[in-house]
Amino acid sequence: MAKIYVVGHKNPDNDSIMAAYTLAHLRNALDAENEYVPVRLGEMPAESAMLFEQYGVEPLEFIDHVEEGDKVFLVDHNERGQAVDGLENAEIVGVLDHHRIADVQTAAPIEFLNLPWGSTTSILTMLYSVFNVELEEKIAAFLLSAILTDTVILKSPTATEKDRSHVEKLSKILAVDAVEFGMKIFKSRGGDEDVAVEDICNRDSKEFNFGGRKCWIAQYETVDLEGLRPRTEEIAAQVKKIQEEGGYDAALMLLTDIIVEGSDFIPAGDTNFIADAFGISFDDGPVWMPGVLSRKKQVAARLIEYAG
Ligand SMILES: [Mn+2]
Repeated sequence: MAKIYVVGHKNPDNDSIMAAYTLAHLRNALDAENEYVPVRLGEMPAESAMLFEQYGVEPLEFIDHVEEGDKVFLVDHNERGQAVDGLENAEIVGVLDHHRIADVQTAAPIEFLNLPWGSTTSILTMLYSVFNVELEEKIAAFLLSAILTDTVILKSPTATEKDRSHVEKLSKILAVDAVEFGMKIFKSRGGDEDVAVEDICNRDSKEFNFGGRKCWIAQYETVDLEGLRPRTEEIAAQVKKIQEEGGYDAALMLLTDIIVEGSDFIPAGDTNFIADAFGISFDDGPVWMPGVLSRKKQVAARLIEYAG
């Protein structure tokens, strides 16, 4: 029996954790030949930890690298900069994702399913039905929580009709109101005043390459941006530090208010191309961007296009 690690991206968000757990669960139900082991590359997000505890599931095993000969199934990413260290020596056996197709390569043909839906767990919701595996309560809760965090309770422009119908289906199984369930998930992250500035900046950060520029973009979601703004200078100093110490050409922090629906852009480094891409200026510091909720669709995609 071969052991296959199922792993999301670095700095895992709820979708990466829940996709790793549920894909391993689904495959273990279908494939007796292999053992699928869900793992994580960083801290469990607060909402994932809360749900795991509620359903009596141990936190995922943490790994910091893979080795020659290890088999790996990637979920929620296909970008080398976001993947487990040592991936170049390991064997990628599958990819399940909802991002742009980036730069992961393999020698042999593999399973590769990428759909432009709101979350990887939304694709998994479909797969449970395709393979006729029961959506037990725990699995339904894990999937629903991650569709709702990745789509910001379906408000993000990344949310599709498929995501809406999956949310409806899972809410029915759980007999919950989706918006109430989603707010409970977001609130489990705690108040912004207790969160260390390192955590605000690193909780959900990703590396990108925009036309040869090494960039860092992080996003922090809040239900009260006004209450977080007194910490803007402190956060900007931390973003500057990350940009310098990480050797990034540019860094951009998005402080996203999911209720008011928009983000403060806090830049560091050579961000002229970012300002140009959005037709804004950082001369007076951070800029409020109404309507911007999605790093992927409204920020990264725009920068890829602009830098292209
Ligand atoms: Mn995702």
